[in-house]
Amino acid sequence: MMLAQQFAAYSRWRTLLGEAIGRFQDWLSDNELADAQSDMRITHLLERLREDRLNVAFVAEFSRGKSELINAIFFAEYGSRMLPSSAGRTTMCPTELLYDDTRPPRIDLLPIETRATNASVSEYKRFPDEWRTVGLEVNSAESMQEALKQVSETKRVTPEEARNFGFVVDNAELASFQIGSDGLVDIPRWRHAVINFPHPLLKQGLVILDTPGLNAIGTEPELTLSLLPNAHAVLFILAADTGVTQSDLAIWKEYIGDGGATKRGRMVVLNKIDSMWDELKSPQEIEAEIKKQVASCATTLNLPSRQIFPVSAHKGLVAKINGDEPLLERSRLPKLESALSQELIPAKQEIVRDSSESDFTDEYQRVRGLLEQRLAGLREQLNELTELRGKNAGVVEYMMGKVRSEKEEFETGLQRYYAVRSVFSTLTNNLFGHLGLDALRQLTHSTRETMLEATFSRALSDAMANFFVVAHEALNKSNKEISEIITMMEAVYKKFSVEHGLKLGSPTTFSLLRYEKEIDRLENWCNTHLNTMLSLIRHEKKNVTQKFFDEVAMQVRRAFEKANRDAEIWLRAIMAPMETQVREHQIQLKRRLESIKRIHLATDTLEDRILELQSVENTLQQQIESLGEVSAVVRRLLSVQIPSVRRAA
Ligand SMILES: Nc1nc2c(ncn2[C@@H]2O[C@H](COP(=O)(O)OP(=O)(O)OP(=O)(O)O)[C@@H](O)[C@H]2O)c(=O)[nH]1
Ligand SMILES: [Mg+2]
Repeated sequence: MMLAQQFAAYSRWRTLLGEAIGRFQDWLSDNELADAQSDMRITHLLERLREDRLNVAFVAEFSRGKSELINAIFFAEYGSRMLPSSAGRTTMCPTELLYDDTRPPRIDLLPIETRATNASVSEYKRFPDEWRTVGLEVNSAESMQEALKQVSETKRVTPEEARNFGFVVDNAELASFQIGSDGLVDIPRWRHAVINFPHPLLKQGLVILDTPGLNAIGTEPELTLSLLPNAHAVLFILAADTGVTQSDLAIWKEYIGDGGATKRGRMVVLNKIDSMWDELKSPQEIEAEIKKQVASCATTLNLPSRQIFPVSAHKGLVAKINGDEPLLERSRLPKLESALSQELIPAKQEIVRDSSESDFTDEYQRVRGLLEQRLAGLREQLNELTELRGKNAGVVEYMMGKVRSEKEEFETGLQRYYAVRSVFSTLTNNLFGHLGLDALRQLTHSTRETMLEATFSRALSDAMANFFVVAHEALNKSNKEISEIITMMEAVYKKFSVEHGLKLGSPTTFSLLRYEKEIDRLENWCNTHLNTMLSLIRHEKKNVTQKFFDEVAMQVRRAFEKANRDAEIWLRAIMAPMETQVREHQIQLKRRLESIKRIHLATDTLEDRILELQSVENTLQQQIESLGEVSAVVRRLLSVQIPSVRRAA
């Protein structure tokens, strides 16, 4: 199956899952079993499903054929070359292709001058008026091409300006921006481009990132810090006519890293194999040559050969446009596409499945527990009443006393529950004392002071290192609070289950591991980039400090923000079942006492009351059954595996 079909299958699955969860939500509200919190949680889950995006990034040195490959894989059905692709540098800035249906089709371009301000691209995304907008006429391929050409626009500036924007000028070793005879340098006109285009795959949530093939230094740190690590697949492209050059290797190390390709969704493409199609050679000879080159790339990149995909993007595009099957086969593009979908779709589905599953299961268990508790309470009450049949007033009175004392006992138990709540809120406060953004703000502030005052590089490195030590400490301490909360809640859940028959199961667990890993990653980046910058004289210390805060500290803050959100959701999830069931149990005890009282006072006859309760019992049983049915649909969908072809040999 081709990428487009598999992706469509995945989108269909996601839609069905969303619908099934939506029906579950409706069912809860129809049955008056929803509360504000669970409603919010499910709504949030549905939003996540709708906004779910699949990011695929293309990375390589310039002219390896990234843009051509994107054209061939995704845009061939438009009958022409959509993204500009030509010899020399073409794509001049990172270009995102996506579709957001709240905006018209258009290109948004962020001027390169914004680099001088040091604010990151994602920050600029919040200020639409900083971007230049170009409308897209999606029905005309020519006008689309014309508009897309803007992505490759350049401008001539003084070397001074170019350096100010972070470009490394006139360095032969880096093949970087050269000063022309007029004393000026050609630099990209735009810093970032977002193409909003209603392509069927983009409509379903695919986001393609085309990157310019400039060498590592001078590109946006954001690329390495967030765009590429967050991509679900990164394709690294080499060209058969150049082999693996020094700058290819530099980019490979910078963006994908050693061992990076063994991570899911990291693939290497050897493009332009048509340069080896020599009419004077037999197909077998050509095949052997391609194999040889794949093997040599594999050795250089330290990867198994099967992870390198030889293709001809150009011939693949031509073949698709002309409907030339044999040529398409020969371009080997289909093999790459099937491997890509093989990598991409299951991995993506797993992420979505995991996150939906835990939210849904929590909700399901909460409601299921509640209904079962209601049923158990009701049966107990029915038993009591049935036993009263034919008994005299004395027995009824005795019964009443029994329920009353049970109620009192539970109310004493409630004292414990209130105590637990107060400990819980103390622990929660402790947790946010470490994890909260106030502490991080302080750390950021004091680090900034230290760095601005520092006169030696050493002091700058130390301040950055200290920042990470403290950030790690905050996470460690938070983790300790979290385990304490879990331990306490486990004990309380157990106590209330054993002593009062509440159906609580075991509390949801939580950990900050992924955020620790994220901080590790940022620290590594800091060590390899900012610390090396410090050893180069041409970078001012002010510059390093600025970069640290604009790029690194900002990502750390984002990680903490996410961790805080997750922690809040978890705290609600761990407390909510307890709250619901305690409330429910209280109501039940009151009802039981009420109903015996009325029989005692002869305002209700026993038989009428028993009949009434039996009908409530029936309704409850039906509810449990129908809950089972609505949730079975969701669970079935959660267990579906998007069908996929066997890995291309
Ligand atoms: N022979 C051959 N040429 C190709 C192939 N793919 C791309 N090219 C050519 O290589 C040149 C560069 O292709 P682009 O798609 O612009 O490469 P890129 O990696 O996007 O380059 P930048 O945008 O400059 O970073 C163009 O002239 C393409 O026509 C291929 O499979 N075979
Ligand atoms: Mg390009």
